[in-house]
Amino acid sequence: MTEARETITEAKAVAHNDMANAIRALAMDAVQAAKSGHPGMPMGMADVATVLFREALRFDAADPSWPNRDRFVLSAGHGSMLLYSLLYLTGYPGMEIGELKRFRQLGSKTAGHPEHGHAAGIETTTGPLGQGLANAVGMALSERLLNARLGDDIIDHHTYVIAGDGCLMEGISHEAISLAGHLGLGKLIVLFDDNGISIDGPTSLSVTDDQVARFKASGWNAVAIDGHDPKAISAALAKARADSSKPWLIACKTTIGFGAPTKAGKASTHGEPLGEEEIKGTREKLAWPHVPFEIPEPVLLAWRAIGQRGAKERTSWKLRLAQAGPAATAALAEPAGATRSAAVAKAIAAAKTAALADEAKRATRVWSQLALEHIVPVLPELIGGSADLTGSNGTRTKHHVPVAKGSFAGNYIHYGVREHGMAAAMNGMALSGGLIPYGGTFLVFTDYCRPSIRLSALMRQRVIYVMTHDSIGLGEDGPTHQPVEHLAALRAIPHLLVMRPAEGVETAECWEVALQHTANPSVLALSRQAVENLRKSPSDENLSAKGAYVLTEPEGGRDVTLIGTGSELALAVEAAKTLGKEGVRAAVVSMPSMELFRAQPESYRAKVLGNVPRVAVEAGVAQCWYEWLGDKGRFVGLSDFGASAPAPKLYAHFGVTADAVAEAARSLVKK
Ligand SMILES: Cc1ncc(C[n+]2csc(CCOP(=O)(O)OP(=O)(O)O)c2C)c(N)n1
Repeated sequence: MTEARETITEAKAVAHNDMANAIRALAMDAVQAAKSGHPGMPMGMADVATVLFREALRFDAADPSWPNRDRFVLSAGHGSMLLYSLLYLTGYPGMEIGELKRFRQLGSKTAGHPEHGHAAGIETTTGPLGQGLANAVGMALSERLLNARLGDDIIDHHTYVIAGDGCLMEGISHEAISLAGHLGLGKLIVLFDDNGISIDGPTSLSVTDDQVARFKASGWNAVAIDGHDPKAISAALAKARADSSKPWLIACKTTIGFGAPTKAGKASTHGEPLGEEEIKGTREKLAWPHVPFEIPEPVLLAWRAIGQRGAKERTSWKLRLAQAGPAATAALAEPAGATRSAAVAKAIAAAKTAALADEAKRATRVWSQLALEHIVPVLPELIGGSADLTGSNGTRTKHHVPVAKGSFAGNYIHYGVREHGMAAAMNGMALSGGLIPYGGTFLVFTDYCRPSIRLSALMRQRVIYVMTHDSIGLGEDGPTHQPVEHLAALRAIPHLLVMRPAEGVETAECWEVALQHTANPSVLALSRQAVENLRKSPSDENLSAKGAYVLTEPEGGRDVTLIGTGSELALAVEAAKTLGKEGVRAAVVSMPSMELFRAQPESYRAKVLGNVPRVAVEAGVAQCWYEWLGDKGRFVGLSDFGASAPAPKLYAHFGVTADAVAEAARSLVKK
């Protein structure tokens, strides 16, 4: 404690410029050493970042995952050296100077763009411009949700973002800004690096938006300041922190590559090393005589003191948490963790029992809603939502209460027609901790969420995408709304679980899988049209969790295996019956998830698929199916876009029928 107090005294003695120049030097030297990277942005935003960390950001480098820390998101992820410098200077565990020397090298913590999980303190993976800003909206929303549940003593923090021109030009920024303004997320503070430069040159080449007016129009407070004036930065941050009525934009006028004698203010500093000569000149101009990667002790100590600034607050927070009792601690621990597992298992069992007893034909989106009716009451950390398709997606249950500006005790988000913003916000919510977000839209619009779905998978976050209207089976809305290539495209994303349940029991099982996989996002692909329940006998085991299983096995051995997913599993069942009458013995395999099946032991996979010819049926493209069909297998599906017509007519028109499945099987068995 005494040591910390001493260093804090020293911190005050070190001039702002020296503190900021430490960032500039580390950034330019690391980029030079790596022979690649982006020095301009960190050099330009060093003043803003210094004031933010020195005065405003509540954090304790010794405990990077302290739940009530302020979040800092570097949305302009190409400026990663800004973040790495700050993590090193403030003393985050594991971020040694060697990591900065190994910037962008294999196995280092300092990847080209900040990768969540590579180093403590990287709140989210950024690089695809605009994503960080939209993640931050989810983090700020999470903060309000947890605040409403746990109170000011436990969760009450800010979320800060550094965003560049690029982030604000991206379409996703519109969705994110609009949603944050609508919900009045007043603890969100965006620092805009208004340097007027992007890769092609001055931003005037491509954009003339008045950002301050734009943010104000979306319900934000917005001010413009000189981003190199520490007093102005300090005053703006203080004002923004004091007024949480609306989110804040602080537009910081900066010079990209600040300090570089001939290149400052030019696009050439954006994404390439400055070069030895320019670096020499920068050292002179900034009066920074130190050799690369050397930070003079007083400056480093001052930065380290900043890293300890929050220690006292964290300690008293821990006491408050202990006083709040075990429920508060559990709420901030792993969502749906040990304390919930028995209740969730019971809820899933109840949903399965109800589905087994239900003789009605229902869409799997309805089965999903019915499963949620059981799950939601026992899982308060589950936060539902939809991008304006609540009724269609079946995402809202009778246990849901919508969230609104100033009213965050609810558990359902009306994201509006903002699919991309929804997906990115859900990433931010999952990253924040304590909550499990799920959100719905039509499967075809996974295209509108795809960059964020990819990041859910890259960051290994448990985000659940409820994607309904999953095939031509949606009918009359026509080919714009009918996914054809989407299942294949989603299955191509590593670590993403794509699950397409066929009926009621499977849908409940797939929800269980999605909740249990803490390090995977899931897509639940659900039908618009009603399907028959095909699982007739109760099973305590979650068969869908194996990815594929034998639904029906003919007596006396198999001649052929018919594989189906989702609404087309019923076609395989019907085809098997037809074939049976002809003396062809067909087994039916349900394959709700290729990823889960791939993870099974080889022996299980061999048993399920059988050493016989195979036919698969799915109302989508063939891609990825031949992994299961082999050279000799046949696929019954689509090879073109759909059409507008009633669903049964479309299935007949495109030849996705039980007859086609039976015919494909006959042709293989005959050979
Ligand atoms: C979605 C996306 N598109 C394109 C890029 C490639 N890119 C990286 S930085 C950048 C320009 C960003 O300009 P700005 O935000 O002004 O950054 P600055 O030049 O100030 O560093 C581009 C196009 C990207 N990273 N993400």
